[in-house]
Amino acid sequence: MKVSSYFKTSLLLLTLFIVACQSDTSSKYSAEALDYLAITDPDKMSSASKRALERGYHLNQEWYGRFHTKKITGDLGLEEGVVRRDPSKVLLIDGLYFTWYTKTYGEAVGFGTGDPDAKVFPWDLSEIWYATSKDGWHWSEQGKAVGKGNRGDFDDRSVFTPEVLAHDGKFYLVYQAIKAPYLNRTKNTVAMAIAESPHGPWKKLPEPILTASNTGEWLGSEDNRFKVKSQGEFDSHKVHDPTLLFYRNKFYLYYKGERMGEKMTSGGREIRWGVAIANNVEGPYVKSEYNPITQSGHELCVWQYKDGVAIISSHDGPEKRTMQFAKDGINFEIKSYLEDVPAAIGLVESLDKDRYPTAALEWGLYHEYHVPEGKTWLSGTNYIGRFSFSSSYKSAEFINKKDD
Ligand code: AAL
Repeated sequence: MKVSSYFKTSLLLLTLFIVACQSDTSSKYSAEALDYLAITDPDKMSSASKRALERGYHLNQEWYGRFHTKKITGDLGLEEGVVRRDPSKVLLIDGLYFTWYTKTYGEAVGFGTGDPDAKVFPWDLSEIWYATSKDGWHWSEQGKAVGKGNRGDFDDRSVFTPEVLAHDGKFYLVYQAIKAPYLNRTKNTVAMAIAESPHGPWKKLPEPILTASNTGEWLGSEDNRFKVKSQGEFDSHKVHDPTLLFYRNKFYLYYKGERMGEKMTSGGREIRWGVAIANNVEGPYVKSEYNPITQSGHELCVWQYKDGVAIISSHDGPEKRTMQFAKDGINFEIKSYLEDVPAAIGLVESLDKDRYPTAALEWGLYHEYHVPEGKTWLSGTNYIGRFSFSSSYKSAEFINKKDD
């Protein structure tokens, strides 16, 4: 008798527990959300429907849209034998737009040729140049902004992938630097140069402001980046695509990390972003304890939206082609899923970014690959183009604005 009442009580408790669990998922969401996602019976939800609710597929349509790309005129378009890529943000100064970019000449041949001077990547042996435009369509190259260092310096092989910050009347370029020799296992650094005018002259800081983390251990001495005893942190091999934001009275240096012994994920290459924060613009930049702050992405696209930070996670990893937002600049949530993201977006700093979530993307620059028949992405070239973004956000303000 005792055994059977114990059994009954247990059964009742178990049933109550199951009912509570079931109604927990549905009761967390409004009838409106269930209706939006066409979920008719909240007690019989498929995994896809639960995921849609949890990830908020019914929300955030104001973060969705499509990119369009267009050719520009002047010096930054396609030029055989010249690589122009990775345009920085566009600054509007006294009615003139400015951008900085990687410039190199000739074809790259990859690693392992035995010739230490052979160009290994399209961004190898490069310098940072700049161009100006009155209308953002026709660009005129102005000259070199930052060159390579002297032999033996940390930047004696290549300086490239610049990003710019205008702050308190000065201009700060942050960029990648390579010290020769450029091998598969070479680690790179991030450097800074400062100027009082966008036309320069640029003064380099004597030391890099960011380095790859000193963790991870190579296996053997062969120049093979995939052979490791341990991988180390997310940025144990490379620190790429630095992007500097003045945010909450500090300097946030967002960057892409690559890891020794790189592996694959369900979204392709394991590529993640980190942030290093400084009280003073020249540093020291301290890597956040929360790094990595993304589990995907490639070239950086970062802007302040209202009190938070928005990003586009571009080409690598499970969350590639998503727009994300973090109220604190660190803890990012996916807001929308994109079809296609132009490579190496350079945002226009002067746009009024707070008008709506994607107002920062009204137009900007990016780079294209030009790979003629018989060439590869290594031996082909890059040139700069212009993108626009049609938001699905139907505010009167947006509808009144014509798309480029
Ligand atoms: C780009 C960027 C960085 C890399 C190389 C040039 O897509 O991620 O800049 O170093 O490729």
